[in-house]
Formats: sequence, C-alpha cells, structure tokens
Amino acid sequence: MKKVLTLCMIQKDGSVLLGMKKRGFGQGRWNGFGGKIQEGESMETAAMRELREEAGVVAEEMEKQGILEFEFQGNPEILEVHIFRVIRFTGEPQETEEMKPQWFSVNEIPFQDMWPDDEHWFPLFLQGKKFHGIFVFDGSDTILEHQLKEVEHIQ
Ligand code: 6U4
Repeated sequence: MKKVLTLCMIQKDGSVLLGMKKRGFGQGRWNGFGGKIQEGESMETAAMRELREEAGVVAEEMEKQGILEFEFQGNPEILEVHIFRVIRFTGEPQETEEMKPQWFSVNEIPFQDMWPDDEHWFPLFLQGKKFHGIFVFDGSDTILEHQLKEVEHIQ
C-alpha cells in the first residue's frame, strides 16, 4: 500500500523557507509545504495547491528534485514523498491555519526540530542534486535504516 505525497521547498538568497506544522502529521516540526493529491490533480498541481494553502505563496515554476519513501515499522503503508524545488514564485509567505512560515539561513537549518531524515537529504537538496531515498522508521523519531543516493534523472 502506497500513499503519494508532495513536498515543496523554496531556496532563495542563501535561505530556505520552512513552515512550523501546527496540526496533523508532523505537527511541531519545521518542514516544507505539501500533502496529499486530490482526485483529478497532477502531482505538480497538487504541490502548488498545498503551497498556496499552507504558505500563501504561488509557485510559477517548479522542478522535481527528489523522491523519498518512508516505511514505519509495523505499518504496511509506505509514504512516497515527491520533493519539488520552487524556482519562481509570487506572494509573501503568510501564516495559515496549518503552518507558520519562516526563512532560515542554509547554515542554520533547525534539524533538531525537523523530521530526522531531513538532515540526510537536505545537503543534496541545497546543492541542487537529484536524489532517491528510503527511510525505515521506528515511531517518528528513530531511523532504523536508510538508503540515499544521488540520481541523474527523476521520473
Ligand atoms: P491533512 O490532509 O491536512 O490532514 P496532514 O496530516 O496535515 O494532512 P499531509 O499528509 O497533508 O499531512 O502532509 C504531510 C506532509 O509531510 C507532506 O508534505 C509530506 C511531508 N512528510 C511526511 N513525512 C516526511 C518526512 N519523514 N520528512 C519530511 N517530510 C515529510 O521532510
């Protein structure tokens, strides 16, 4: 059983926009913006909608940069998260019901208050590299095993 999710990341002038998730999955952690795909949406349209709903930002150009699979021990459902880099956008980030957005310098990413996998793949993301990864979690704080590799192309 696979559940496909989107995750939008914005990097601009040496900073990355993250949102403090106020509710739902990943509550209390800084993260990119994204979520589930609704009926009739393409993955990219879904990613853009979530970015607008959660951060008040309209993406004008995006590029897929990574695919990560997450498995939680004891749970047959696998999350497949497609990570998009937002290349151009309009609008100022705004706090919404779901997220409190904030810019972080690339040297001060708050990894201790993020999903534990982020520390692994952020360096590739920040360098503009494309990547695939698999992370197996025990609960939401412990990574039991992982694989991460740089790839030439993302499907
Ligand atoms: P709704 O439908 O709003 O109740 P919610 O529980 O808020 O859903 P969802 O499913 O919309 O969450 O989005 C979860 C978001 O978290 C997606 O953008 C993917 C992202 N995500 C999930 N696991 C992650 C992980 N291990 N590391 C990471 N992002 C993750 O950086």
